[in-house]
Amino acid sequence: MADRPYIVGNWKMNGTRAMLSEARAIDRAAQRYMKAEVAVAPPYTLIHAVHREAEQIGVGAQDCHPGAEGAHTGDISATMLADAGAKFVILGHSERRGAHGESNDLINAKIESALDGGLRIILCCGESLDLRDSGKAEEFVLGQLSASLPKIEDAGERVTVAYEPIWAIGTGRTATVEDIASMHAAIRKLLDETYGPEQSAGVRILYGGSVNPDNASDILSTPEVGGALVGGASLSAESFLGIVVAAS
Ligand code: G2H
Repeated sequence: MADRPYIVGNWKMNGTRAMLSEARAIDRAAQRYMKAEVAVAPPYTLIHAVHREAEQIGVGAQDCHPGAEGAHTGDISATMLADAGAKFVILGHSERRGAHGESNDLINAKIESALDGGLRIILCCGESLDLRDSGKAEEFVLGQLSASLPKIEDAGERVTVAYEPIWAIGTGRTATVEDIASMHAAIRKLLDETYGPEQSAGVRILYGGSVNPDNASDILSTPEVGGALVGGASLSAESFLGIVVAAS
């Protein structure tokens, strides 16, 4: 599994049922580019419908509640997501850490719940521009991961990390390949120390932040980049498949 690049579309708060035709197009085309493992994370409202369309691609969610059930108006549990067809959940995205004030403690509770509910996780990390400019990017990112990497035996099967520098998200600005290579190497070292080399080898480190069909090939051929978490460019089958092709 870890030998294949993993290309994940994070639709964020985009998409009505009209987007199902894009999902269908991605799914049908993905059959031709099986070198990459392809998945999408639609909004909650479309997870089940995309799951029903998808024969080749994986379907996941963008968040979950830390509890399994109960009086939590408006929330969705990992068990519900799995029941709707989700196979993974993105946790710790900077848009949730920022706009929803999510702490490492809350993210850790969500991780535990997701794993208990049978979901794989994509754990996001990434620094602000201030931290990058002050030379503290690596220390900060490794701190985020150290606080949240779950202590499980089969991390290679169930954990993916996504490095997404906040200043490169949706801005059209991407990190240089040198920035990416250096951060991914530091993350790999932490994964080796945390899980041992065998399990670490199964944990893919995705890059995210304004990935598009034009820059995907350079990013995906950077050492230790195991795929991409794609936002804006995942919203049309044409641009998303351009990235999938670059990974194939
Ligand atoms: C980063 C990324 C997807 P975009 O948030 O997670 O979005 O590709 O639009 O920068």
